[in-house]
Amino acid sequence: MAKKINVGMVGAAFMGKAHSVGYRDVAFAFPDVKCVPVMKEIAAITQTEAEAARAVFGWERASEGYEKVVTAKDIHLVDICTGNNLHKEIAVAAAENGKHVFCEKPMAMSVAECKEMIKAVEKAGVVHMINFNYRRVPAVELAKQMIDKGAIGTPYHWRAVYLQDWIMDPNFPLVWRLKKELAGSGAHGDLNAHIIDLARYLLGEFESVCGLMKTFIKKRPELAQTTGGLGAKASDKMGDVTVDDATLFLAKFQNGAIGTFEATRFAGGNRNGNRFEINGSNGSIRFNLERLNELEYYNAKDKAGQQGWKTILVTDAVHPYMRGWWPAGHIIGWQHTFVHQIYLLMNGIAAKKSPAPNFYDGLKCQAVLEAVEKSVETETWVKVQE
Ligand code: SOE
Repeated sequence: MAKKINVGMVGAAFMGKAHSVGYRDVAFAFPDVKCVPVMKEIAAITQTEAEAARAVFGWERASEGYEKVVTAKDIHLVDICTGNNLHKEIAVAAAENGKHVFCEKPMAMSVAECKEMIKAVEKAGVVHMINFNYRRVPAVELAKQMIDKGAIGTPYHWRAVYLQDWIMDPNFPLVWRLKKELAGSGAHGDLNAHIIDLARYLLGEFESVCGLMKTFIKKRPELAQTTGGLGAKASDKMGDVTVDDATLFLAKFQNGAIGTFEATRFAGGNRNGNRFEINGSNGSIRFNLERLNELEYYNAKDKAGQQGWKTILVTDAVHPYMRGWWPAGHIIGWQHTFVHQIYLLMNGIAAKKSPAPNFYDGLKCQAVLEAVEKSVETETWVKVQE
């Protein structure tokens, strides 16, 4: 029988809910999973919030603050779904108490913090993973398999956007994602982090970057109350926006490819538009999260006169992770990426090996984020280094 892994989660908001789905459904979808998570304890800023999440998400216990979760004798894995400013502190405390660590992205507030986290997990010998969940979209995994088998040949171009519009109303309040001291950065760390990770996964390592950042709305009402998901109510008091609303950058990759990245929360009409296109010597691949079950492929080797994009519906049992779900054509969604991440995490814990994307990937992503920020400050190209 598969070993049971008691999970303690810190953070009971949007991401806490998404991760809870992962723990709840992993053994249901993948009975072959090597360790089975037990949803032991959920922690939040207040006991009332934690208790409410416990009851709805299906956890056994609830507690206030993160201390109980990281020290509880019966917890094996600590899952961090808090604001970015707490990632390092909780991860280090969890590792020092011998817990495996699963952490939301971006890994931390700086490269220096990532290094401290790595030191702690290495010293403790625990398994670690970062939740870059878009790697786990079956269509993205299929893109990875096809690229590795040469479907696009030598990559020339990476072109990615992550477009949202949930803060375009100037009266939308200052939630934690809009405060530098809590988030580190705005659209950059929140959204570019995802497409940087996808670029590293699909194409390879970065060489240098040149960036541009913009904050369109500089003052907003302070937060009165969060209302679930990304929703929030404004108070009467005004405060400063201290992060970027949009960050764009150019990149050179070590393999000679070049790339463009655009992350914005001001792309009206785009709710969660995470898209990329890669062009290579033999063909091109493109993906759009809002059509998550599809992957588009152009094969430059097709006969003249018969060339064009084809759309692959990535729902067959042979496609990555789809054996866990429904018959072909019965599509899946965003939440399933969390189930797939947790499947790999549980198998990693069983094998005592940190599955990718792990803290080393988190650090590499952070190094790119930081290089872009430096480039914006200095108005020059900056080499990516850890
Ligand atoms: C908000 O921008 C957000 O929830 C991000 O924080 C997530 O990482 C992304 O997957 C969806 O949008």
